[in-house]
Amino acid sequence: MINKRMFDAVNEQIKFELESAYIYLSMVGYFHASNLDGMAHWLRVQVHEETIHAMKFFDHLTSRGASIVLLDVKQLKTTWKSALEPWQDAYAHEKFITEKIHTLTKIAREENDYTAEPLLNWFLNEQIEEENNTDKISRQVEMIGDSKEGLFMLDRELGTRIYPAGSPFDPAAYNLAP
Ligand code: OFO
Repeated sequence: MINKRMFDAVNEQIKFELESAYIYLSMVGYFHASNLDGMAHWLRVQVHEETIHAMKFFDHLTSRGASIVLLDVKQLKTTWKSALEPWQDAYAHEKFITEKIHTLTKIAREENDYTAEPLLNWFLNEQIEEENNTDKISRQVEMIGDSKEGLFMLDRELGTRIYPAGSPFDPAAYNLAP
């Protein structure tokens, strides 16, 4: 069984992860509308990842006998002014999530919740990758500046990100021929 303080923190983290999925899905819409379908694709794969993050915390709580209380998910932002802005926001958002994982880890230590450690260690490592990816893309878009050619080349490259096998976010999973 998980204690109340730890439960509340993990339960809230489910919300933060779903908010990550929600803001990245908004960015997918923005990039499709901006004809940058590769960037939209990259973020759509990210929506898959964020949903999995939420489910990892969800399953952690259910497997410890807790009863989940889903909290309201906020739409954080819906529109951006340039191709750069969403990537800067994504990097800032990942840094915010890293802080949340650090806080969770701190609470787990204070509450002697050793059972949560493997999960939190996974997330501590995952956040290195999450920050690195969004920071790198953000700096690449910045480097490109006003070059349309450069932007289209990067867009192509980001469009090659692979969906995890069986992802329901892959259009191939639901655009089935009649
Ligand atoms: Fe982007 O790592 Fe979860 O939120």
